Amino acid sequence: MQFTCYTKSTRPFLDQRHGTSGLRKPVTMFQQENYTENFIQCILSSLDGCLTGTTLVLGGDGRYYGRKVADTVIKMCAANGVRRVIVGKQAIMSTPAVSYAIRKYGANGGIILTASHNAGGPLGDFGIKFNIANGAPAPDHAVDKIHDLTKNILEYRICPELDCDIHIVSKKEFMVNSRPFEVEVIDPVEDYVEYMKNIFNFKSIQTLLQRSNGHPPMKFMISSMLGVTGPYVRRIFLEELKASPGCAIDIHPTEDFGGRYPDPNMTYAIDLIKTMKEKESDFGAAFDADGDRCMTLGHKAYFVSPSDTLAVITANATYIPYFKKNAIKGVGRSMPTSRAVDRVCKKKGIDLYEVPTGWKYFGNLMDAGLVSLCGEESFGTGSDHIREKDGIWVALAWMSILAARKLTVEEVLHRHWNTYGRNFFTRYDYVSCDTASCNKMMEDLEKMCITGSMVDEQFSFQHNSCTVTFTVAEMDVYDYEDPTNGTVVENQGVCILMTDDSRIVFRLSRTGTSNTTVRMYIESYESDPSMFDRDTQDVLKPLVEVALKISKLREYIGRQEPTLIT
Ligand code: G16
Repeated sequence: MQFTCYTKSTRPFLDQRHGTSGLRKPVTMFQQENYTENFIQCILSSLDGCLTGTTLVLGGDGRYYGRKVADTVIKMCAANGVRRVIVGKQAIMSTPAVSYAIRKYGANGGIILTASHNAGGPLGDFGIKFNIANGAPAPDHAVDKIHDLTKNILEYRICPELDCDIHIVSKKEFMVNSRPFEVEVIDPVEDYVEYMKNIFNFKSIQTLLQRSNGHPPMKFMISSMLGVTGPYVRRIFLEELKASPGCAIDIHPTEDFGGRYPDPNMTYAIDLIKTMKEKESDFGAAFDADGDRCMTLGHKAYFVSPSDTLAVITANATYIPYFKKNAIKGVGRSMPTSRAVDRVCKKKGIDLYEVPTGWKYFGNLMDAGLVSLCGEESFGTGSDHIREKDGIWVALAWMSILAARKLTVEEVLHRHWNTYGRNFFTRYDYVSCDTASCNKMMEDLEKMCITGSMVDEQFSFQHNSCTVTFTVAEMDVYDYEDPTNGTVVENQGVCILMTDDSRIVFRLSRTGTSNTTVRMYIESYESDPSMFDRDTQDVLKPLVEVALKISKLREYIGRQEPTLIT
């Protein structure tokens, strides 16, 4: 059957700039006439204006409005001359699985319908991520190109009559303006599971889950937080690794994530934490809506800092078959991520790269063979098996280490700290603050960096009956130069380094959808083993006070307490 394409008039929307990863806005904004179509057209137009013969992958986290937008994406791909769209059944495919599918099928890119860990439902957020041909999130030059197009768009192309059922695995051919157009609906889980089986030793993990010879099986608990990883968890952990169904909770993707934030942290993964405590589980993992983040927990929900996860996986990489075959080339971390991994790299002679917040900055480094393992404090860790962070991969990596070393999470961490010392780390989020006040606070911090007015300043506090003193050693605005192509990204946060190597970082989040979120990152190093079990918040309290004093955050944004502490 022949389908006809139409060109429709539109007008630009001036707020369609990608944030840290993709365009995220309230659903109601995407529902404005032509808003979604404009952005999709600009993504398609950014692909060098020539789409003949191209293949795109389409996935998403199953959130509200995703099915409607998936239908629009297919209709617009058809009208723009795309040759083939590979879409996950019901437009559901996790972000890491999309990254893998792009690479496996040699696609020219992928569109992921997700606002990640942001709330869903009609009153929640929607989002569109765009990944390029290497499977990585669109880098800055691609983002800029799309943004420029959004400012000038006057028309978009669509094939409104082309209705494609994406509920069953199938391959459909259409003729659109006398050109062939194919939609291949794939099982979103199959390829990814096969790939994980090549990366990890499933047999060894299975042994961990079914230990005998006097060893009880490791009790674990996983939560998909009602996001996209549900089908992946069912297939990998319940079917392949034969764990009991009671080990997995919230594994049915829902459009509104049960009205909760699908954000794996100690505040929102509350059901997992409660269940782990009740069942005295030894290992836990929670994933965000699109499956690229993972929070890892030990016995009775003992919190593992994502920065430590990166350091531990680096130190124990040889227990993971993938890294046994391909030795680690280098490690990357985002600037605010704690420097725990730096200590491992130093000791093992591994190159360490620091990039701005955003997984997109790791893509070039991986392609250039400079890094093969990367991580961020925001619960993202992954390797060069794909070009995205990968939640399920993190859980399997931890399980591989536990299986090989026959230790608990806490034992692995303690042995790690005994070797490298412990970097205590916390992040304070002040969500949805007045944008002008946040900008002013950052401007003033930047001025301090330029003038050096804070250097040598001392701050003393009484803490646990002792006087604690910090002296500012350096204060810098973080700029980054990509070592693969010399591209410079400026102004990615303010770092304040103390003479004892403690560090404070301020930056503004770019994933929120209302006003501005300030992120304050606090880190200090401890080498005395008798101090490793201290409470992180207690350890870092004086440094938090220094951060608040230097930034005058309370005065600027009028908040006494953060919205969230991680
Ligand atoms: C995205 C990026 C991450 C980043 C995170 C938080 O993750 O891919 O690299 O760390 O946002 O960014 P921000 O601090 O600007 O809010 P995701 O999982 O939300 O796509």
